[in-house]
Amino acid sequence: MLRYLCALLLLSVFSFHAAAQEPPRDFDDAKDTAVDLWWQIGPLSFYCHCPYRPATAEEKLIRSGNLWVVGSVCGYQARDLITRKGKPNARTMRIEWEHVVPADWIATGFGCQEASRDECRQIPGYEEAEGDLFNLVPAIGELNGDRSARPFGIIPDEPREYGACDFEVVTDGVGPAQRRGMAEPMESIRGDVARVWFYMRDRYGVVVPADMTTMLEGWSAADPVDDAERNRHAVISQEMGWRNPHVAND
Ligand SMILES: [Ca+2]
Ligand SMILES: [Ca+2]
Repeated sequence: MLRYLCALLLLSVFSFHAAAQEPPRDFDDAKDTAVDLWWQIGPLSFYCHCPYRPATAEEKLIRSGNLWVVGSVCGYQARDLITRKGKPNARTMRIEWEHVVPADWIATGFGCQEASRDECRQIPGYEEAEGDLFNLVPAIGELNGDRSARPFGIIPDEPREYGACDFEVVTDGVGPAQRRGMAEPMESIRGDVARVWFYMRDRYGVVVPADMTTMLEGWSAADPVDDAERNRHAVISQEMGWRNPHVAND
């Protein structure tokens, strides 16, 4: 009897472990998992390195998220403190889950870039790609919104709009509003960003233009994998069940 119980216990522990290692089904599923993983990785926003913590009940009342950004600690200042409707801009206070490779670009790997998001989600594999944890980072909501689906690039003259946070966005150019212009991340995360793009290209067929590839290769060389990125990769790859070969190829 005891042996049977032990076997049952082992089996249930094993099943739980196996279930915990399944990659997210979709973006909603991924967001819940990402919150847990990033407590282990270190609760810092990706673009500004701002600490964040669980929101208090009072804070939750003035925003619609669960993670509160302590912007003053890292020198982040909001570009727009007040919304167009004259209310406090909740996106300056909360963490959102940002796709390093935006959903619009993931769509290129599934041939649905001209279709609606709902249509893309009908294509097998698209939702898993949208919920891939290697591609998700915590970002201050305002930056997530301003970056939208813009590619990364180098913007002349550092036109800072977020206090001391070294992140710039320009919105002029051609194409759909959410893809126009570009965003420039700080130097110390450019390699991290590049290795996520390469991963999404190789795994899901995301189309990366030749000139962007050249730029990202330069970023990856100038900002090689360091301990922080290795640690983040270890936590995420354990959850996903596979690795990003551009970060760890052993
Ligand atoms: Ca910059
Ligand atoms: Ca780096």
